[in-house]
Amino acid sequence: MSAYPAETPSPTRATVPFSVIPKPAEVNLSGGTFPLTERTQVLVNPADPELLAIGQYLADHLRPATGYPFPVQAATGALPEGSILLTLSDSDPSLGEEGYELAITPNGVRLSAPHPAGLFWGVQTIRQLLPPSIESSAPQDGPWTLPTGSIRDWPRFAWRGMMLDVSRHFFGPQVIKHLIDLLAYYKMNRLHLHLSDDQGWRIMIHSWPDLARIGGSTQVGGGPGGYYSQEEYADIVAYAQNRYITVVPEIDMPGHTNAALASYAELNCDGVARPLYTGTEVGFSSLCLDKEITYRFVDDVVREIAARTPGPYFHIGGDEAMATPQSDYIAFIERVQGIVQSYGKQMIGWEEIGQAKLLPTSIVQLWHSAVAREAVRQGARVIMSPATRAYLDMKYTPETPLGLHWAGYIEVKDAYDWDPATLVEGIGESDILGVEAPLWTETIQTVADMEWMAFPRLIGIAEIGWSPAVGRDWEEYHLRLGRHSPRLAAMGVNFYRSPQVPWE
Ligand code: TNX
Repeated sequence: MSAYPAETPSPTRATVPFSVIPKPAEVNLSGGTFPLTERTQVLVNPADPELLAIGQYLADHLRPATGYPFPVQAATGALPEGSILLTLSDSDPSLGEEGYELAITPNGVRLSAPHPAGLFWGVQTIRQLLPPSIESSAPQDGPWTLPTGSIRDWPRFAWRGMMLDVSRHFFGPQVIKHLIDLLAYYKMNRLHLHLSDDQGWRIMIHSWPDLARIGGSTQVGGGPGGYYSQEEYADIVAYAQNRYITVVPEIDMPGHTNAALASYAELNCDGVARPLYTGTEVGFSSLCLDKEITYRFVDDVVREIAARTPGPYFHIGGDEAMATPQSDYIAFIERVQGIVQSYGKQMIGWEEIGQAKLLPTSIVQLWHSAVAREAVRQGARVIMSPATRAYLDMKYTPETPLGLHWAGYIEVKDAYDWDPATLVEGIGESDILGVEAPLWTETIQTVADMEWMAFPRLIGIAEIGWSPAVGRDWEEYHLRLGRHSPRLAAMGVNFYRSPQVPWE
């Protein structure tokens, strides 16, 4: 199906040499092929367990569809005919923390990078250069060829993320791991988990166990809810870490706290526990900011979660504190910032925290206004999540059965066709840490719903975060995207077949 009126000139498939997303920074194809065969080996330096793990990950992803063994072997200097070599190399430090270089000849593949993360992202490129059926979990017919040539590639932004709201509707560890695999495929490196809100508290805190037991017992619509044990959370974090993805935990405060206020009466100013809440209104709850116990609560929660979080970030929410007077709000954020810092983490908050006095290491997440500029003025950096472009819970069109539309309708083109550095006056490239696409789940109940709202818009956000601004263009992108339908289908992803995209 093509969305093009016949008279619209547009690039054709023939002019898109390959369909890698995000588009690599530099590509030179030479017109030949390298075939995978039953003799192809994956070679790594076996003394480095991290490289061995990346080699195994590549082999694990090539075996099911091809049926070939892909042994992971010790690299011994010269590249033996017909193999894939993964190697660390500091000969091109300009590739940075996450960049890589891929050289493919008819005789072999050499993937090199200054750091392991670059090799891992290069492996995703190799997967995407192969035919879509490589993603199948059952044997398929080849031929399994890679195009010859060279790719030098590195990300534009350090932060390329997705947020999932597991509070409004709870999603268990298996779903989160599946999502992590999909993020990795598109070179996204942050998963922000919105772990608490009015409707649910989703992680066990041993010093305050009723947060999870009571606060986690329901969700929007009154279903059973759920929560992660600390072991489950740590397991998710480790799974992500093995895929070069940093988990960012969020505990939203001082508003969006009804689940906590329902769990412990003493967190309320009047000492009376609130009833559990399963609706979708926002802005009605607040921690009691005059009570010392509130700060003991915050300290305990931050300490327990920080201890299970190797990544450097802790997100404190801070949005829509409509039930908190502004001066109290500011004092609260500043005090919480000190608590987060005392546990060795960098504080992140939604744009509203820009009203408080921020440490230069603190990070602000823009969502719908220019108040983030206040944070930029103080030297803080910005994660761009503009609701009108990056919110995966917005409907695609008025006909979309799921989602909200307070920020507008976001078709696939709207989600792709914008630039973080030119969207908000006063917030430029050097102020921006990167991009993140939030999926709020008031209306999202199943994995199929989640995938359908995220895909394919999330793929566009991934490209915005990774690919150079120059050369990024919807007309070309949407053809590459169209070629991802068999890949997404092979990975079992339920995605929105937008009429804007010429799906294969
Ligand atoms: C606003 S975005 C919220 C969330 C809602 C979302 C729905 C933000 C920081 N707060 O509480 O879930 O809108 O789109």
